[in-house]
Amino acid sequence: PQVDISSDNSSVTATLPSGDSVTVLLFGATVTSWKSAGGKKENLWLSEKAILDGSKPVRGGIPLVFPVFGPPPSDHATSSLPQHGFARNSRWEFLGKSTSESAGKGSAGDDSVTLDFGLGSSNLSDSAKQAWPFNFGLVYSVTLVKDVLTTNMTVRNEGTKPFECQVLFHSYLKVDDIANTTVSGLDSIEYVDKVNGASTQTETNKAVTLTGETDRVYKALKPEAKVVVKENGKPLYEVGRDNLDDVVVWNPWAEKAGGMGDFAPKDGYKQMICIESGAVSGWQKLDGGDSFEGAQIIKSVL
Ligand code: TA6
Repeated sequence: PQVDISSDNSSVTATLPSGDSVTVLLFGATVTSWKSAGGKKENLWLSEKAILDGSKPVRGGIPLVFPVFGPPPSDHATSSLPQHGFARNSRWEFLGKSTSESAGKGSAGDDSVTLDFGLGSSNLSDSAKQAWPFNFGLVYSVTLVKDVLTTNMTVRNEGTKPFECQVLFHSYLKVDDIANTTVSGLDSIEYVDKVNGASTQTETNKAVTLTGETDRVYKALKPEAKVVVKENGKPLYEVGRDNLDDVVVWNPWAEKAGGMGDFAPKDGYKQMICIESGAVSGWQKLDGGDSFEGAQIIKSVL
């Protein structure tokens, strides 16, 4: 595997001998590109007007949500943080890479590369530190093998004061046409429908279709349950989780997309679906020295 740091030091790209590649912007440790099928298939949607200079979170790819998902509750220690917290809005450190070569020739399928990134209290802006005065450490690992991307977050309480947090991977998956897209693996799961007054519903569809703005937090999926995104009935992505029990399904649709300055093209909502694996329907409480680890595993089906 090959690992290159961009000339302006803003991003890291890893490429497998197969041609599969992943690019991570140090700002927000945001995965901005993941190509499978030998590098021919881009799997993530990235807005043509995504801001990549660090002045605001990236619209697309895999933004990181920590320590709070959504607008922070007013009666919580995270209350004065921005929506989705500071992880996607901070410059992370590139901690290094680890690679494993396949044994012999022709077993390219075994190649693997992991890129590690770190964020701690010392990396935070003064405002963020004041807003959330806890001593923490994050190590974020992005592992690429042929046709599979795994993102793993480890949160550690480096201080003595306990804190509560939420973690989520805000993954923008690329589809050809949302009208031909379905999501399976959610039937009989309870969800909070944030488009309909945050009412709690139970999913009855084996194949969920999106026909308008969709913003649902599916809660407590079975750990081994995979969420499968299909197009024209054919599996496109299989999303597995490790220690993350919730899955958010989001699409802004036309009106909300129209209202986002960094969302382009305006009909781009037809080419994306956010399938977001996280621990967000409650809070992970970490005492001093404790840690929490969660991962998503996305398989791109040829
Ligand atoms: O993950 C769904 C969501 O919480 C939506 O409610 C919407 O706000 C989306 O995230 C995007 O949020 P952002 O702050 O990136 O515009």
